[in-house]
Amino acid sequence: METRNEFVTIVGKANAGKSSLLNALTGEKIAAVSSKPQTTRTRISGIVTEENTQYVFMDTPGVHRSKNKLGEHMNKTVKDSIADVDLILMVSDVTAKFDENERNIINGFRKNDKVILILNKIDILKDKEKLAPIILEYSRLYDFETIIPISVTQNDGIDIVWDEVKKHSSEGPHYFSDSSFTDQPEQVIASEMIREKILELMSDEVPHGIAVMIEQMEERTNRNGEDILDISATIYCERDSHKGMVIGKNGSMLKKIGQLAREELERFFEIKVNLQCWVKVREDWRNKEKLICNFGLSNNSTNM
Ligand SMILES: Nc1nc2c(ncn2[C@@H]2O[C@H](COP(=O)(O)OP(=O)(O)OP(=O)(O)O)[C@@H](O)[C@H]2O)c(=O)[nH]1
Ligand SMILES: [Mg+2]
Repeated sequence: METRNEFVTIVGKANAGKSSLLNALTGEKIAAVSSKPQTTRTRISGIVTEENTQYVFMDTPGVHRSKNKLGEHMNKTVKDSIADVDLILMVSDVTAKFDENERNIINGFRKNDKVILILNKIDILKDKEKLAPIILEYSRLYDFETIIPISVTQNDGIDIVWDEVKKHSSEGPHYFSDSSFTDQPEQVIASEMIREKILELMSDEVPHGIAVMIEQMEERTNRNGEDILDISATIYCERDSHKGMVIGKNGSMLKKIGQLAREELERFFEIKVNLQCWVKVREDWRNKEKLICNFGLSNNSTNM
């Protein structure tokens, strides 16, 4: 049987809804989502195989003005991710202003790139009449294949995005097993779920300076014959003061993080989870190449 494939990269500025869209397109909670910009730090893949065609979506970090070495790696990941793909989905928050970050993204497209513009978050666009001028404005900036207004959270328009995506596949092998939905190792998915909870629960600079490493992940059967997944994770923060905040009064914050993360991990892995979290400090790690690399966040170590 003829097999087909399609590589699709999702780009856009921070907080536009790229990871939410990846999760919606794949029907799996693969990428961490949060209301804070710069949630995604590396390229995250979502794979869907339908009949003879395999679609490989790549979620990327939000393009932003980088303030540290980690940010430089993130922006470079985006640049690398738009090379040699069949289709680019540029996600824009329809309620946010067009800015230099979006201008930089568009300037990075080459003449023959196939780009679909997704105008997301139409559910919170108060004045629907504003949509037409926004579409007109964007269409002047680049020759998009099409422009699709959607709301990921309302599941509005995702089917239209899928219909358009399907037009760009070509004959070729399936690079991943037909049953896989990501090439992220389970450890990375688990660490991202923990980091997502920290982003949800904590404010200011603390969550942005967090890296989570899974030290151990092992399944066992307990005395009652129940299957349990033991996970131990280390939460690294940038400063001593942050460590105190992550732990919280009498350990209350760490407990909350652990509880929410455990629930999410249990849903995802469909098994009872025993989660242990430790907190350590790695002073100013976001500016240290070696630590960025150790945490798996270097652009050089995330290439497919
Ligand atoms: N109202 C509304 N909110 C949305 C929609 N889609 C996503 N969001 C919210 O927007 C926020 C950012 O979503 P993400 O998917 O993390 O955005 P992102 O583009 O991946 O962000 P970065 O990884 O930081 O670049 C989250 O709070 C989402 O719940 C939408 O259609 N409507
Ligand atoms: Mg994201």
